[in-house]
Amino acid sequence: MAPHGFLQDPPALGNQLTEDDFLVSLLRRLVPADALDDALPDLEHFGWEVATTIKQLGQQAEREAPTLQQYDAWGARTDTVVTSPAWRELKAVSAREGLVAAAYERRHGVHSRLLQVAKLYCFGASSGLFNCPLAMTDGAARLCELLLEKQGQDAAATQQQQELAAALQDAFRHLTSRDAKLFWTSGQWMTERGGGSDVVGGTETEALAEDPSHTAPGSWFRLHGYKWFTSAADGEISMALARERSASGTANSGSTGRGLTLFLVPVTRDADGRPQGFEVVRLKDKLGTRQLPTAELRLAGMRALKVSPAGRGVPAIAAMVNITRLHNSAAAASFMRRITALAQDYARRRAAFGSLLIHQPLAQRTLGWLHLHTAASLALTLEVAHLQGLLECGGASAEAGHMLRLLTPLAKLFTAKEAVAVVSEGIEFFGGQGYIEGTHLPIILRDAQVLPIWEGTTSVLSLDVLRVLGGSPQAAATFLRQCSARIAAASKAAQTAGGSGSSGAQAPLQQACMALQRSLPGVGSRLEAAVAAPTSPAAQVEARQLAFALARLFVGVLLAEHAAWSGEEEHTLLASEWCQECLAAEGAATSSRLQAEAQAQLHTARVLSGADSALPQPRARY
Ligand code: UCC
Repeated sequence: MAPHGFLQDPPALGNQLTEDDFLVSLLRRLVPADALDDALPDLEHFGWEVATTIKQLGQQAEREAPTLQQYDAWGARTDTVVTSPAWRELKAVSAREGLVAAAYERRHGVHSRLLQVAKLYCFGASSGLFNCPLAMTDGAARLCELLLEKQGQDAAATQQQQELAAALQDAFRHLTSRDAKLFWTSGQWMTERGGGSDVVGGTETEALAEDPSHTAPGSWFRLHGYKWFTSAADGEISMALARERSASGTANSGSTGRGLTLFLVPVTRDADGRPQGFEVVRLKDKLGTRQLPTAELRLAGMRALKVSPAGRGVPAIAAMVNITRLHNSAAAASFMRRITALAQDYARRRAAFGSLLIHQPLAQRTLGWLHLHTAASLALTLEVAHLQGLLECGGASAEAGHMLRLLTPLAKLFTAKEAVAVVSEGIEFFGGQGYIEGTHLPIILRDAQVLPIWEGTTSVLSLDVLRVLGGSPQAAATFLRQCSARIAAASKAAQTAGGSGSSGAQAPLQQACMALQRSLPGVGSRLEAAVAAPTSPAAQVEARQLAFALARLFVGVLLAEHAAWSGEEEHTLLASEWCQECLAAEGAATSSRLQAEAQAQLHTARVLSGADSALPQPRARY
C-alpha cells in the first residue's frame, strides 16, 4: 500500500446518501413514513450523483474559475463574465433536480422545505459553490411568493399593482422552474463600499423614478450606485436595496431618513452582449469560493422595479436573507460531512506506528469528535428547515414562529463557526497531505471560511439574536419552555425503556437530560439579562456568549430528543458526549453573577482591545 493510499485510490464517496445514516434517521423522526418513502429514492439517486458526476463538475468549476472579459476584439465594452461549462452544467443540474423548485411545489406539504434542505445538504460540498446562487435564488423566490400573497389580499388592485403581480409571478415561475432553459438565478445586492453589516448606513445607491408621478410599488426606477460584493454576477435578476430620491434630490415621501427601498432588477444585455445600465468593474480576488463570479458592479441608470413600500426595503429583504441563512447552515453541515467522510475513509487506509489509524484510540476519538459536531450542525439545520416548512405551509403556531425567528440566526452563526473548526481539524487529520492542493482538501477549508462572513458575520448575527429577544419577550420564554418540555419528554422516553431501537443502555441519555436540565437556569439568567436591556453595552459584550450558549443547549435538546426516539446507542452517545463537552460551562449562573461578569468583561475587552489608548499614528488602509 502506498504511504498515502487515498491518493491512488478513488476518493471516498463523501455525501453519498446511503452512507449518511444520521441524515436518514433525522428525517425518519421528522417526516411521516409515507412521505419519506416517496422522497427517499430521489434522495438516494441524487446522493449517488452528487458523490460522482456532480463532484467532478464542482472540481472543474474550481479549476476553471470565472474570468471577466471587459472588451471584445474590436474594443467594444462587453463586461462578459466567462464561466466554465461545468458551472453552467451545475445550473442545469440544479434546475432538473428541483433544488429550489422542490420547496415551492409543496409535493410533501409541510415537509417539502425539510426534504429540499436535505437535498441541498447532500449537494453543498460537491456543488462547486453553485449552492450560493441557489441560496439567493431560493430567497428571491420566497420574497416573490410573500409579496404576491400580500398583493392577493388587496381586492381593488390598481393597474400598477397588477403589473407588479405579473412581474413577480413571472420571476417566481423562472426562479422555481425545473426546466434548465427557463431556470433563472437571482443575485442579492446589499453590500456597498460602506460595508455589508450596517446595510442601511452603507447604502449610497440612489433610485430615481422614471415617471415622477408613479412611485408606488410596481413603478420603474433607475438605479445609480456601486455594489461592492455581488455574488454570482451571472444571474438573470437581482434583488437590490437603494435610496429613493426625487429628481430634486430629496428623499421621497414615505422614505424615512435611514430607510431603503427594495427593487427587483432584471439583469439584461443587448443583442451584442453589452450590459444594460450597469458595468462589471472587476471580479473579486478571494481567499476561497473562487468558482463563484463575485463582482463589483457600477449601476448607471439600471432599470429596476420597486417591490417594497418606500423605506421598507430592509424588513422586506429580511425574508430573503433568512432563507440564505438557512442555506448557509446546510452548506456548513455539508462541508463538515464531507471532511468527516474523507477522514473516516483515510483512517481505514493510512497506517502509522504499526497499525491503521482507524484502530488507534486517539484517531478514533478525533473521528468521533468530527462526527459529533457534524451531527450537531445537521440536527440544528434540519430543525430550522422543519420550522420554515411549517411557516410556509401555514402550519406554524405562534410558538413555532418565535422559534424559527430565533433559531435562524443561531443556526447560521453556530454552524458556520463549527464548519471552520471541523474542517480545520479534519484537514489536520491528513497531516501534511491535508495541506497539499492536489488532494482537494485545502479548498474545503478555504471555502468553509466564507460561511461565518457572508450573510452576516457572527457578531452581526449575535446582535440579531438580541434584536429578536428585545423585540419580542415571548421569544425567550418560548425558547426556555420548549427546551424544558422537550428535555422532560426525552428523559421520560429514556426512562420507559429506550424508544423504538435496540440498545437499552439509557443511563447516559438520562445523564445527558439531567445535564441539560441543570444548564437551563444559567441560560435562563443570561436570557433574562438580555431581554431586560438588549441594547445595553453589557448585553452587547455578552451577545456572542449568549448566542453560543443558546445554540449549544438547543443542539443538546435535539440530540437527546433524537436519541430518546431512536433508542440507538450511537445516538445516545452523541447526546451524552455533546452534553459533557458543551454544557459544562453553563452551571447555575445567577443574574447578579452574570452582571458582575459582564462588567468585568466590558473592562477587559476595553483594555485588551487597546480602545483606551490612542494609536501613535494612523494605520495603513486595509
Ligand atoms: O449579500 C451578500 C452576499 C450574497 C451571497 C449569499 C450567499 C449565501 C450562500 C449560502 C450557501 C452557501 S452578503 C450580505 C451580508 N449582509 C447581511 O447579511 C446583512 C447583515 N446585517 C444585518 O443583518 C442587519 O442586522 C440588518 C441590515 C438586517 C438590519 O440592520 P438595521 O438597520 O439595524 O435594521 P433594524 O432597524 O434593526 O431592522 C429593520 C427591520 C425591523 O423591522 P421593523 O422595522 O418592522 O421593526 C427588523 O425587525 O427589519 C427587521 N429585520 C428582520 N426581520 C431585520 N433583520 C431581520 C430578519 N433577519 N428577519 C426578520
